[in-house]
Amino acid sequence: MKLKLAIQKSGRLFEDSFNLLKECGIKVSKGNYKLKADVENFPIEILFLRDDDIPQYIEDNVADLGIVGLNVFYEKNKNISICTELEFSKCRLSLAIKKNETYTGYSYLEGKKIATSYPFILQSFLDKNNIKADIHIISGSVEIAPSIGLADVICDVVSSGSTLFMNGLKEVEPILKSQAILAQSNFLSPEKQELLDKLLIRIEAVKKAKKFQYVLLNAPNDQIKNIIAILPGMRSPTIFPLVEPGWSSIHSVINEFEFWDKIQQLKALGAEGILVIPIEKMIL
Ligand code: PRT
Ligand code: ZN
Repeated sequence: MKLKLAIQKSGRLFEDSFNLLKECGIKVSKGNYKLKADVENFPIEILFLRDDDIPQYIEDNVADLGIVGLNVFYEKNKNISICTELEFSKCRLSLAIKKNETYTGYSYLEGKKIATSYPFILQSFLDKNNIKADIHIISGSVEIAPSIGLADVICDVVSSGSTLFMNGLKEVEPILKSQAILAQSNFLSPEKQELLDKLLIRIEAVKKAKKFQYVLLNAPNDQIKNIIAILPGMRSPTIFPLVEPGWSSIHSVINEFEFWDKIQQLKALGAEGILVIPIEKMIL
C-alpha cells in the first residue's frame, strides 16, 4: 500500500514542495514525472496536478494528501482537513483599491464591484461583516480590473505588493493570511494514517530544523556560565576543553529569531571563533 500525495505540477509551490520531500528523504526521480512518480525509499506515490484541482482529488480519494496554499484550501471548501502548515509560500489575500482613493473601512466597500478569483472566501468575508457588494469573478490578471473599469476593488493574492503598486493600486484590507499546507483526506484507512504519521515525523523535523542553527564557539572558562545562560541548547549545551588552558568550546543551538541579538551578547562575553551552521533535521 502507498500514500498518494498530490503536489503542484509547476508554479510557485512546486519547488518548495519538491525540496520538502527531498529533505524528508523522499527521492522522487526528477525527469520521469509527468502525471505521477514513484518513490523508491518510502511507500508514497507523487501526483503532479494543478493546485486548484488538488482539494477535489483529495475529497474524491484519488489522492490521500496534497500540498496547496491555504487560499486554495479555503476557496475550494471541500470536505478535507489541514494536516500541518508548511511555512512556505507565505502570502495574503487582500482587498485593494486605486491608490488615489480614500479607504474609509468596510463602509467603503458597500455597493462596490469587487473583482476576484476567490468568490467563496470573498463572499464569506462580506457576509460575516454585513457588507453588500457585487462580486465579479475573473480567473486571471485581476489587478488590471480597476484600470479597465471592470471593478472598483480587487481581492487578490499579495506577497511583495509590487504587482499592486505597478497597477496603481493599494492594499487596504487583508482578509486571509496564507501559506502552503499539507491537506489530507478525512477518510484515511488506519494503515494509511500510520504511513502519514511516519511522514509527519520527518516533516516536523525538517520544519523545526529550519528554525534553528547549530552554533560552536570558543569561550574563556570563567564566562561559561554566562554564555550557557544565553545558549540553553536542546537539553543543555556541550562543552569541550580546548588544548589551550583556560578555554572551552561550546556547542549549542540558536533560534533564528534571536540570532543577531544573541551573537552580540556572546561576543560581549568574550566568545570567539563563533561558527553558525544550518541544521538539516532536528528530532527532539
Ligand atoms: O497552474 P496552477 O493552477 O497550478 O498554478 P497557479 O498559477 O494557480 O498558482 P501559482 O503557482 O501562481 O501560485 C500557487 C500558490 O502560491 C498560490 O495559491 C498561493 O498560495 C501561493 N502564492 C504565494 C502566490 C503568491 N505568493 C503570489 N505572489 N500566488 C500568487 N501570487 C501572485 C498574485 O496572484 C499576484 O498576481 O503574484 C502577484 C502578486 O505578487 P506580488 O509579490 O507582486 O505582491
Ligand atoms: Zn492554480
